[in-house]
Amino acid sequence: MSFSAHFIHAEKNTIGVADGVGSWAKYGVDAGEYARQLMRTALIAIHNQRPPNAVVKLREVLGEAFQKTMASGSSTACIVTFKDYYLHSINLGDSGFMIFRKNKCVYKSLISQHGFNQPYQLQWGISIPYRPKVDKVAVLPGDIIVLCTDGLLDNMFPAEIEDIIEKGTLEGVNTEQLASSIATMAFFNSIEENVDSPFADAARWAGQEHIGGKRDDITVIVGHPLVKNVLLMKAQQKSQQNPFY
Ligand SMILES: [Mn+2]
Repeated sequence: MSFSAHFIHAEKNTIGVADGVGSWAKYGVDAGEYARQLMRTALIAIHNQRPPNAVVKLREVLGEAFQKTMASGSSTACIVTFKDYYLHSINLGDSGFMIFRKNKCVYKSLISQHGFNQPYQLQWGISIPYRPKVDKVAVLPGDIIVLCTDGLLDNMFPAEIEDIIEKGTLEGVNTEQLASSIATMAFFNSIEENVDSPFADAARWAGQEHIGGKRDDITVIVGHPLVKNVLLMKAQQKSQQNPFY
């Protein structure tokens, strides 16, 4: 059982991830239910948006999903939509996305958090501490978009992802294989006890001690804009509950 959830709306070139906060399990709450409902209601909101060929209005979508999700628990969320060679995004918490161009990371979204390892979250009936803005960044055909939960961001430096993308590009792999390779490497880093990790770096900055990776669910969606203004997308999820996946 994974705490994170995602959706892919291929027709509207829109993808999203949500990461349920695991500590709810202590209170007998299914920590993934809030995230799953949030992504389900976001998908419906996107599907119902009129006119159908307009750019997906991410603030409205996330706002509607937030209003309609009444499960116990809380979650981060990041949704991105591709239209006319721009990637529009909305991000609350510590999930995020990166854009790779010619095997180099050229853009990385910002996270929003109260403090180290305390991301902003959506929770029913609780007002969020800030209003997330929609960001807009240009993308080119051939770019690779990686949307993910903190399970990836905490366990892989962009340079490690660059290496996988470079190797994958040489071998002509598709988005599905790329998502799988990235998630697998993040998984192995997460259970390593001696590697340097972005999470360990962030801990150090916060004056805390942490060595090695960070065990967490890992969700990765890889998108690849084509010349026809279409985003090809595939997702990969790795749950820490089953180390043998
Ligand atoms: Mn997480």
